[in-house]
Amino acid sequence: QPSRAQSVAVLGAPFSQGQKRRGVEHGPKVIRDAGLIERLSGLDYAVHDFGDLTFHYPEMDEPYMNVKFPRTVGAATKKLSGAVSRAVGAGHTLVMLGGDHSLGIGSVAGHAQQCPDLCVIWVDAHADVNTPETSPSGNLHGQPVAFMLKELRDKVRRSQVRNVEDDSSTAVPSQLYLFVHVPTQVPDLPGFSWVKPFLSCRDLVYIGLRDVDPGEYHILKNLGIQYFTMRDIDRLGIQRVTEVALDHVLARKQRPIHLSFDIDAFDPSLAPATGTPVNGGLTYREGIYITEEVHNTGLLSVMDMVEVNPVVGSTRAAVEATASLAVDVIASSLGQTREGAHGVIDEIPSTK
Ligand code: Z70
Ligand code: MN
Ligand code: MN
Ligand code: MN
Repeated sequence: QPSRAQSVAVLGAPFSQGQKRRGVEHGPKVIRDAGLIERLSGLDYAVHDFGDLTFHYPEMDEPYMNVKFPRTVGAATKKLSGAVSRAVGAGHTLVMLGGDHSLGIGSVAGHAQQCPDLCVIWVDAHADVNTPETSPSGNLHGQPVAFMLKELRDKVRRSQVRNVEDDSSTAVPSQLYLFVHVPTQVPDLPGFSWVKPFLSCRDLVYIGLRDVDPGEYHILKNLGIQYFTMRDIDRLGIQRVTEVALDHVLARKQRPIHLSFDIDAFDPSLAPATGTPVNGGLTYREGIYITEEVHNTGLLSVMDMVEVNPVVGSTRAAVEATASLAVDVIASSLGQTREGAHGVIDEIPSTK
């Protein structure tokens, strides 16, 4: 039985400028209204609700290249990173409630300040690894992972230099390759000077992918990032996928886990209240199996629950179902089990 941290902190980040639909800033409220704090208290944690962050919005925030609201997202994620770092430093296991997934930059960066050897499990329909130049939408919630990865900030990637050198028809001296334009590198963006890439791609794994853009596919393949699509789950089953995914990030070394859970990983029939639903998502049981296994490692340190958008849900019941699912995922990540409260088996529990 993994030991359980005594203290869970909950931090809301009501923020939506990483994408175009309004409403996802109400995610923290609907997830709390679905009973999150009570559920975590029922798991015998001391729960510290840190409330919601307040964000400051620059008056002017012109797009940079195609990227929308760079200064706004840069400032919000910087603020979040500080709050996450302090909470982890104080010894809490932290649950961050979004808000859109651009917040992942701040959440993972703040976690990494305290735990430089962390690994990231990104459960999502999307890879969120576009760079400002590969992004088809310009939305920063489709780009957070790119800002974390060391391999996307190298001035020129070795593989690309080699490709040019191998081409004997190219008679350009090799030092000039440093200036070759590489769209899969992350440029300096206004608002993001505080972010230094901190994650190696071998410390990252995805589960649930089914909507990957061409530039993202190029990055996933070129960097050799481990990912499991919904097709992989169809082929291998959720047990095998979860086992290999956890093994990928933990086998070399036991280390703190950052679980970044986008509610759109679930099938839209289960999680309709989200901005970018994609058919063919996780079943309830697949999603909960992943989080049960994450809990069983005993290594969960920070988790994000993002992209719950009550304005998108067509009915109140649809919104409540999505928020209630988010609470189930969080509770399961923190030790709620389907076999019941395990622990004392040598005495009959009292009913009072
Ligand atoms: C697309 C983009 C995305 C979440 C949508 C979509 C990204 N790849 N992420 N919903 N959570 O705009 O880059
Ligand atoms: Mn996402
Ligand atoms: Mn997504
Ligand atoms: Mn347990």
